[in-house]
Parts: sequence; C-alpha cells; structure tokens
Amino acid sequence: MRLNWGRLLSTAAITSVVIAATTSSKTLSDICSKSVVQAALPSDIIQGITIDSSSVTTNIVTNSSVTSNFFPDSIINFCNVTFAYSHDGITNDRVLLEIWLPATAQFQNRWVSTGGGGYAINSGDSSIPVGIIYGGASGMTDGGFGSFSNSADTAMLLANGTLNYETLYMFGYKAHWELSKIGKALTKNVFGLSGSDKLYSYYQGCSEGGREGWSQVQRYAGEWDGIAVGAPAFRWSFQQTQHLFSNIVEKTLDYYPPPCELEKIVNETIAACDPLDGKTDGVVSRSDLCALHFDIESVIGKSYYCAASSGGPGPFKKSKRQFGGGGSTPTQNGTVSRKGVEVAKTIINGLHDSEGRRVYFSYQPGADFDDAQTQYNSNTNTWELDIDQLGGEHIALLVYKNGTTLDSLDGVTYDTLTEWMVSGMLEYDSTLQTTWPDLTPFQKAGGKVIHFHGEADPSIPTASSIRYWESVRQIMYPNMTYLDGANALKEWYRVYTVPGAAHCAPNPLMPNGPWPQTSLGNLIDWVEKGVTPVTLNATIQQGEHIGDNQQLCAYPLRPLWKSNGTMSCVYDEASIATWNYDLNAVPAPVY
Ligand SMILES: *[C@@H]1O[C@H](CO)[C@@H](O)[C@H](O)[C@H]1NC(C)=O
Ligand SMILES: *[C@@H]1O[C@H](CO)[C@@H](O)[C@H](O)[C@H]1NC(C)=O
Ligand SMILES: *[C@@H]1O[C@H](CO)[C@@H](O)[C@H](O)[C@H]1NC(C)=O
Ligand SMILES: *[C@@H]1O[C@H](CO)[C@@H](O)[C@H](O)[C@H]1NC(C)=O
Ligand SMILES: *[C@@H]1O[C@H](CO)[C@@H](O)[C@H](O)[C@H]1NC(C)=O
Ligand SMILES: *[C@@H]1O[C@H](CO)[C@@H](O)[C@H](O)[C@H]1NC(C)=O
Ligand SMILES: *[C@@H]1O[C@H](CO)[C@@H](O)[C@H](O)[C@H]1NC(C)=O
Ligand SMILES: *[C@@H]1O[C@H](CO)[C@@H](O)[C@H](O)[C@H]1NC(C)=O
Ligand SMILES: *[C@@H]1O[C@H](CO)[C@@H](O)[C@H](O)[C@H]1NC(C)=O
Ligand SMILES: [Ca+2]
Repeated sequence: MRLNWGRLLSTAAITSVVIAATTSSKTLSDICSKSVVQAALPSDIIQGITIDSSSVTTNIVTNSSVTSNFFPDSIINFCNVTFAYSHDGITNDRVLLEIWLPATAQFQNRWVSTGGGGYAINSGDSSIPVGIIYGGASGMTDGGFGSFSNSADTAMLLANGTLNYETLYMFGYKAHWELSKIGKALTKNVFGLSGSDKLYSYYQGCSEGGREGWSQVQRYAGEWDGIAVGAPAFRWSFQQTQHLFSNIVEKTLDYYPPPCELEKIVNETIAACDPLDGKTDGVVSRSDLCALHFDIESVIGKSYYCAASSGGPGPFKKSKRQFGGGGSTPTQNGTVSRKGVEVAKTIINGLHDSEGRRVYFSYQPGADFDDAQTQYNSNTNTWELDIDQLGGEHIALLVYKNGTTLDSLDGVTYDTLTEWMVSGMLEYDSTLQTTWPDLTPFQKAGGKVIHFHGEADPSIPTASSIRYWESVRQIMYPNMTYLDGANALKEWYRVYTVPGAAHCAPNPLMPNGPWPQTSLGNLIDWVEKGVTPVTLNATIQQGEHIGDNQQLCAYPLRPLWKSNGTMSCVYDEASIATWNYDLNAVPAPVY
C-alpha cells in the first residue's frame, strides 16, 4: 500500500484510533462470521424495510491486489458481508447489499458508498475497494434488480408500456439512501461506535455513479460529509438524448464520415490546440482557448490513413457503447472533406432547434466523436448510420417504454431531440434528472464536494458539470458578484476540469494528461483536516511521464503554463464565457 496514513489523520484522530484499537482491537476473524454480522444488523433503521437476517454471508479476503483509476494500487484485506432486505408490501422484492469491513486496526471511522455506470448501480468488485483503502467500511447495492450484475434496465419494464416504478425510484436515488442508512448502522454496531462517536460518511462514483452521488446530497444533506464524483450523468433526459445528436447531424447533413476522417480531425485539433495552454505536451489543457482560436476548417484537405481492420474495436474506443461496432473495415485513405468538417463543427456547436435556438451543448474540441461512429456496409462499400445505443436505449426504455434498443431514427429531427429532452425533463424530474441546484442544507451541515470532469470527455459534455456548478452558484449566492459567489461556493464545492482526460478515464490520445486518482483521499483531508484542495492532486497514468504529479485548477480558474514551465491557475473571462450557454429553446430553467 502506497498510502501514508499519518498524513491523512489529524493528531486527534490518531489518538482516538489508538484508543479504539487498544480497547477493542478485533481481527478480521473476530468480526467476519455470520453470527457477529447478524447481531450487528440494525432494526427499525428505515420504516417499511425488513432485513432477512438468515441471508447473511461472510468471507474473509486477504492480500487482494486492486487497481483502478479511482484509488492508488493497493493490497487489501477485508471481510466481505452480503445480506438481503425487502420493502414491506411489495411482493418478490429482494435488495442485496455487499459491504466490505476492515479489521479494527485499519478502521478509521469511515463509511464509503460506491456506485455504478451506464444503467448499473454498482461496479462489481472494481469500485468498492476504495473504502477499505481509505480506512473505512465500503458498500454497494444491487438496487433490487435481481443480482449485483443486473443493471436497472433489466428490471425497468414490467411489460411493454408499463414501467416498474419501484425500479425507477430505486435507481433514481432510493437504493443508495437505503444502502448508506443500513451500511452505516451496521458499521457502527460491528465496531462498537456509540451514538456520539463520529462515523464519517463519503461517496465515490463517476458517470452514472456520479449522478448517484449527486442524487444523495441533493436530498439527504445530513447523511454525507462529502462526495468525490466525476463526470456525473445528470440532467438525464438531456444527457441521454444528446448521445443521438451526432447521428441526427449526420442524417441532416446527409454525410456519414469514415471513422478515420473524424479521427484525423481530432488529431489535428489536438495538435493545433496543444500549445495554446503554454505547454506543448500533446495535451489540450485549454479546450476553451481551442474553441475560441482554432479554425476547424483548416483541417479540410489534410490526408488521412487508417489500415484495414478485420474486426474488433475500431480506431475509436467505443467502451461505453453496448451494441454495434466490431465489423471489419477497409483501408481508409483520403483527404478530410468539407462535409466531414461540417459534421464535426455542427456536433461541437451543440443542438439547436429548427428556429435556430439553442437546446443543449456538446463535447469540447479535441474530444473523440464516439457518438458519430458510422458502420461500414461491405455490400454497398459505403459508410452508414450506426445508431448510438446509449441514446437509443434511453428512448426505447424510458420514452417508448417497449425495449432497450432503438431500431430506427427515421423521421427524427433536431426538433424531435428537443422534444425528447424537454418532455423527459418533466417526466423524470423527481428520479433521474438529478440537477436540484439548492444545496443549502448540505452546505449548512458542513458537506464538501470534489467534482471533476475530463476535458476531452466524448460521452458526457464537460460543460454539463460546469453548468450545474454555475446553477448552484446562481441559486445559492444570487446577490454576490460572480467572483464573490464563485469563491463562496469553492469553500465547500469545487469543480475541476481534467486536461485531456476522456470519460472517467485517462485518454490514450493525450497520454501526458493528468488524472485525479487520489480524489477520495483529498476529500477526506478536506473534511477531516480542513486541507482545502485549492488544486486537485493528479498523476499522469500512462506514457513516458507516467507517475508524474500535476495539479488541477478549480474552475473558474484555468491552467496556463509560463515559458519557464510553471503552471498557474488564471482567471480569464473570455474563456469562462465559452463554458456557459443560454439554452433559449427550453421554456424553463435548465440547471
Ligand atoms: C499476505 O501477505 C503477507 C505479506 O506478504 C504474508 O505474510 C501473508 O502470509 C499473506 N497471507 C496470505 C493468506 O496469503
Ligand atoms: C462476497 O460474497 C458474495 C456472496 O457470497 C460472493 O458472491 C462474492 O464473490 C464475494 N466477494 C468477494 C470479493 O469475496
Ligand atoms: C415488448 O415487445 C417486444 C417486441 O414485440 C418483445 O420482444 C418484448 O419481449 C416485449 N417486452 C416485454 C417486457 O414484454
Ligand atoms: C491519431 O493519433 C494517434 C496517436 O495519438 C494515432 O495512433 C492515429 O493513427 C492517428 N489517427 C489518424 C487518422 O491520423
Ligand atoms: C493513400 O492514397 C494516396 C493517394 O492515392 C497514395 O499516395 C498513398 O500511397 C496511399 N497510402 C496508403 C498507405 O495506401
Ligand atoms: C416502440 O414504440 C415506438 C413508439 O410508439 C414504436 O415506434 C416502436 O415500433 C415500438 N417498438 C417495438 C419493438 O415495439
Ligand atoms: C438577495 O437580495 C434580495 C433583495 O435584497 C433579498 O430579498 C434576498 O433575500 C437576498 N437573497 C439572499 C440569498 O441573500
Ligand atoms: C498526490 O498524488 C501523488 C502521485 O502523483 C501521490 O504520491 C500523493 O500521495 C498524492 N497526495 C495526496 C495528498 O493525495
Ligand atoms: C516562472 O515565472 C513566474 C512569473 O512569470 C514566476 O512567478 C515563477 O516564480 C517562475 N518560476 C520559476 C521556477 O522560475
Ligand atoms: Ca498542452
């Protein structure tokens, strides 16, 4: 384990841990038995819930080696506990929880909830280690969807036309609240904390997992000391429908670019915009300056080449796509066309309705065009529409309510997308939208948020995170000047863009970009020691500079390198303006 616990703990915390350890030091074998866990199960913690104590399973896991983008490489020991509960009055209801407990000597009075991605409410064994690594008990839920490997979409339809509303609300926010209430009570009981002993409560997640974290602090202020979230999939109806925007651009302009042509446009954008941040390192750390100064039409006429592929993943990472792709593709050799650049430019410009009003915003220049991926038809030797099923699933499942795959975009226009975004905002406001902007109760309870977003995210627009932070600023500090409000908000909620990073991951196209792997540790330092993450700690994860440290600027400050190689976080109004959009096609506030 690379962590230095001394640096994470205040003297007071160390003292109390030492006392706890000497008075009631318990090994994993002391706590890891069915009877000990059964005795520690809380009763009456939530009205209407019955825990099935006979369902408890326990097993000890030792020397487990874990790696992730979201914690430092570690070797961990823990007690794996699972059990089920049900909601009174619902037949065949069974929600599974998995909670990992450390030995007393490692326990630092912390609870950590972990979330999922896509339509999943947990990440299997890949996120949950973070709690153990940072001295806590750690939990995940199956949401009641059938098993830890079943996503919410598998349980969302009772029949065609009939949503399972319990599944919708469990996925929306309820399952995480229940996990944290039950998990924290169990943790206190196992480790013998009394009512007055502090159990710090944290959440970590990215993408859908980021949305799940926000669903909690927006509703259950006092439950959380802090959350560390990346690229949240909130503003659900806009975010999900946005995945179909690139396809509709292609349809509307009647041009289906070969993937290699779009990849060339991305590469040229990166090459041209890299130096604008003051450091030529292959990383576009200022996509805002790129938006202001790069003329994408300069790429027209440049030649591109991609070798033929016999299948498997194409030149673009389609990691977030659940369907399609993988077919064999021919050699792609040509020059970037005016049409290809028009497709790219229209996608980056974001959705406008047929009256030219802005509906939503899009990915930053320099991000991949994942949603625009086309497929090769070897009968006609042409590139064709490939419906993005991240967006397609939302329409099929939650708009049409009759499946998980969208078969056709016939007749779908920019105005159809607008209608889906706006009607979905109303229909899913209380479950999935997750952009309630008044966090006053959470702030008053002392809560802290570390929120980050890859600046080259091709799946969730980076500006989505900025918009929410800005909404919170306007709602909570309406009478302050912009800077006073921003500084007041940064006292407890900070958003950081991650130069060059992709969706919840470093970006192979910009290998020298940093990644905030220690964000939960930095959140704990902020909450428990008052160490404000003025800049967020980050590490280069790949390439020749792997392991190098970099610091991320907290928005609205932006990174800029001086010629002597030092980075500063600067205030630049013209850049800030590029992150904020007037969604004047939407007849209600969009937070
Ligand atoms: C775990 O690793 C430690 C240190 O290498 C070793 O002493 C111990 O025997 C290992 N335990 C198991 C169960 O493998
Ligand atoms: C935890 O327990 C569950 C239920 O027995 C089991 O399916 C899972 O594989 C266990 N996980 C680990 C890491 O031991
Ligand atoms: C909905 O209809 C489709 C197409 O007829 C069918 O394949 C599917 O099984 C139905 N789904 C449910 C949940 O009944
Ligand atoms: C884009 O750049 C990557 C390296 O960063 C390279 O592997 C790829 O071949 C380039 N694509 C094109 C179309 O030039
Ligand atoms: C691509 O096409 C150009 C022009 O036709 C040709 O000069 C070049 O050799 C081709 N490259 C490859 C790798 O086939
Ligand atoms: C689902 O509903 C939509 C809208 O009513 C319809 O166009 C589509 O054909 C339906 N799909 C299936 C599989 O029934
Ligand atoms: C902002 O100012 C208005 C008008 O003076 C006042 O009514 C309101 O309470 C103030 N809001 C906050 C959050 O201070
Ligand atoms: C910051 O990241 C570096 C690696 O880049 C790591 O060694 C260090 O422990 C981290 N610091 C904190 C406070 O998390
Ligand atoms: C680099 O230059 C800036 C001002 O341009 C200065 O503040 C900083 O101290 C310099 N750093 C080094 C390492 O020389
Ligand atoms: Ca750069």
